[in-house]
Amino acid sequence: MKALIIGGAGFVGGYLIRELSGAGWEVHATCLPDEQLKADCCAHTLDILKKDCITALLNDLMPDVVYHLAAQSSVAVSWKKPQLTAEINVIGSINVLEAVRDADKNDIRLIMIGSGEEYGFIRPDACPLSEAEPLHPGNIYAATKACGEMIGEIYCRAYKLNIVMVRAFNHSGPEQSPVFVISDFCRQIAEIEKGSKDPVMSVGNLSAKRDFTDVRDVVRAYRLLAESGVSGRIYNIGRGNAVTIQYILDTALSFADCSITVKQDPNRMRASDIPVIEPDVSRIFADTGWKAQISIEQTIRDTLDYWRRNV
Ligand code: A2R
Repeated sequence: MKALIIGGAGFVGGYLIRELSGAGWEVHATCLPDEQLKADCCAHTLDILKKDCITALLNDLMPDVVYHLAAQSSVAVSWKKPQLTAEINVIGSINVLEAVRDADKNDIRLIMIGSGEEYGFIRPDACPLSEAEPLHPGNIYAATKACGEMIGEIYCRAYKLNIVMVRAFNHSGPEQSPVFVISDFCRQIAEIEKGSKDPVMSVGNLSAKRDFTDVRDVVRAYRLLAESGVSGRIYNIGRGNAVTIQYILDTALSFADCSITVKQDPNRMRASDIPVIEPDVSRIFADTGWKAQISIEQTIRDTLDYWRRNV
């Protein structure tokens, strides 16, 4: 199998390159001119806002599978730069869809990566969230991801393109940006252990329950969906077992080799935190046999070890 990963320089991209290469695939990945891939494979420079360049690359490589990971993926940035977020996540996704539609090879499988954020303001009793649950995005990032996915469904139906769509819930692991909670807690512990920070951990809302999956499990799901996902279908990817942020904190602290006090930081509290977000993951299990294998404790331990080497 030959894969092209568009947007391969991000957090997930490096893991996906390693997953596919490890399975014996020929892997190509794109990055922006100022970026570098985090794993070995054939690298190409590509901006998804230049549609003709995507078509040219597809005709040059003739991949069996295209993973569309390129995105403005920060919720915080999406509030500050809504136009840019819509341009990359919506217009960029349309460019990828048009390029696949125009490509000389007509059976390319496109995997579009969306987000569990698309569900947004859910009904209190809606969990576990099935893929049929209505979407009520609560931020600009989520709205653009929902829009890209809807347009993907339209291309699939209208032009008979071979597209699998994904809603990935919280994923974490070594190398993730510390704007995400597991990485943030682990980095703070590593800094405290090193003596570069007072032994006080800043935290936000600890009662919210979220569903965390190790990034290495997530990219295995992405490979299996390319192999046996059903075209036109949307798949939740998650553990299907949400835990409180308090549990994440307690687990991370139990791995620390010094004593640390916890302090709630008002700046980290979000006004509209939804109490529980948990996906129903029975569809991906039924179609591919995938379920999360790496424990949340292992993810936290590995992320802490990563920060111990990198602070
Ligand atoms: O924003 P940057 O400079 O970090 O670059 C990101 C890149 N990207 C683009 N690539 C091509 N053309 C563009 N116009 C463009 N704008 C941004 O896509 C970054 O290198 C990559 C996305 O990686 P991350 O932001 O690290 O996302 P992550 O965690 O790898 O998630 C992959 C996918 C995204 O579609 C998320 O929305 C979804 O999974 O949850």
